[in-house]
Amino acid sequence: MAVDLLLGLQWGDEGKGKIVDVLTNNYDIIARFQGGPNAGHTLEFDGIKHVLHTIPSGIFHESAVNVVGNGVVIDPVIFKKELDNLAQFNIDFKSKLLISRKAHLILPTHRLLDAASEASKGKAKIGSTLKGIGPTYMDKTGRNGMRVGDLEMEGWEDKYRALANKHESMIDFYDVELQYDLKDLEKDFFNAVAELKKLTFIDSEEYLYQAQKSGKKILAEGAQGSLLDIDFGTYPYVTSSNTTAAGACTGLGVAPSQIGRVFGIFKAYATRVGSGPFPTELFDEDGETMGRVGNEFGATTGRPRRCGWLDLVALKYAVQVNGVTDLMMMKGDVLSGFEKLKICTSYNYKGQEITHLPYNIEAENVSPNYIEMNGWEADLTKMSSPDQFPPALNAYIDFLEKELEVPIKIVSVGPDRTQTIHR
Ligand code: 2SA
Ligand code: MG
Repeated sequence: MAVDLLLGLQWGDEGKGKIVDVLTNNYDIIARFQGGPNAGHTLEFDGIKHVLHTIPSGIFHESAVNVVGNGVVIDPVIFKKELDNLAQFNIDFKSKLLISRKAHLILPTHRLLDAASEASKGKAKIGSTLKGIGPTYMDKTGRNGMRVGDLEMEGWEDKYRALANKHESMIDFYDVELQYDLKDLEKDFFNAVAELKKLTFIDSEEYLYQAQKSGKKILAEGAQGSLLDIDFGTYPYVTSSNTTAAGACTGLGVAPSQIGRVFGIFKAYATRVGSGPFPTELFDEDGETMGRVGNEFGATTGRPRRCGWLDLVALKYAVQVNGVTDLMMMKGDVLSGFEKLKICTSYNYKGQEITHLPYNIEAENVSPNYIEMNGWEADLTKMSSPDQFPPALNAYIDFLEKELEVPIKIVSVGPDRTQTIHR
């Protein structure tokens, strides 16, 4: 039985949480494979809006098992808050939420190091969510990290202390103003670890292997987006994990030969939160309208997201790197009312027109070339079938399918579970 993947194709916030929730009926297991509490996955149903950070988006379905894979980094404090928020929903966390022993832990000092690193960069800051993601992955690849499985061993507190002490001297090294009370932060951390230890820790690669063998259907849930990938994103303005398809193999221990469908999610326009290049960014009324109508605010930090036209050059690149088999277009409803819509189909790059994503897409190197399409007036949010789509929306979709050479299978017309149209 193959493992299907669901990934964001832009800079995150494409609507992965919503679609995972919609697709969970077709799967037995939902598994997160990278990122951590920097992610904000928003789900809406029965009039309630939920934001998940580390817990996979299948958690509200009674039948699905949710796995936090080895590639994820976990902050026990935020994890506990997520569990507390879900307390009213009677979810059996012991059996429905399984955590890889090999997942790394975010310590309070990782968060402080993140803050110190960003402060030291001044204007060149990454625009991190400050959840300690970068420093935790640095400790992972530097072979210094603490993992969930360590919590089951004698003397893990000593290991913690040694690492936290080292971090403190590193914070001093940054020589920036940082107010904190580590004792206080540690109190929360140790409390939260005690909660975390009540959950079920597993060898997730073995669990997923056996599940697959016995015919269980698995969906791997990505976080952030392809253009934030540590290797293929707009480095250094990226996150610290592989957000692309290959990350699901290393982040879950699933073999490449076992990957089935690759669902790629994109917004009908583009957004980015944090620093870094964004060739189609708008600074005018159109961008302001997208942000307002699309409610484009960070689901973790509340920061306003930057908005712009759809960038087909970048989208093609993401489809290619991930081997996307099925596309899903989100938030088409936000574009209702625009008289004209633009799509970036090539870049001017150092005096030449190019259609691939170059090494450097900073504004001084790249300017976008657009085609213009007719907009539509109709409110899409009440629609339930593609037959109801206005001709201009169909033209927009057809153009993208032709350019990307992948079918658009789902068109989302609003945040609610029910506002999902299959084609
Ligand atoms: P980090 O926190 O160190 O991984 O940040 C590095 C860059 O990655 C971006 N990033 C994100 N971009 C979009 N959405 C994310 N999740 C939240 C959301 C973000 C929020 O769902 O809205 O609430 O602000 C996410 N997580 C990381 C980040 O902005 C940096 O550019
Ligand atoms: Mg998000």
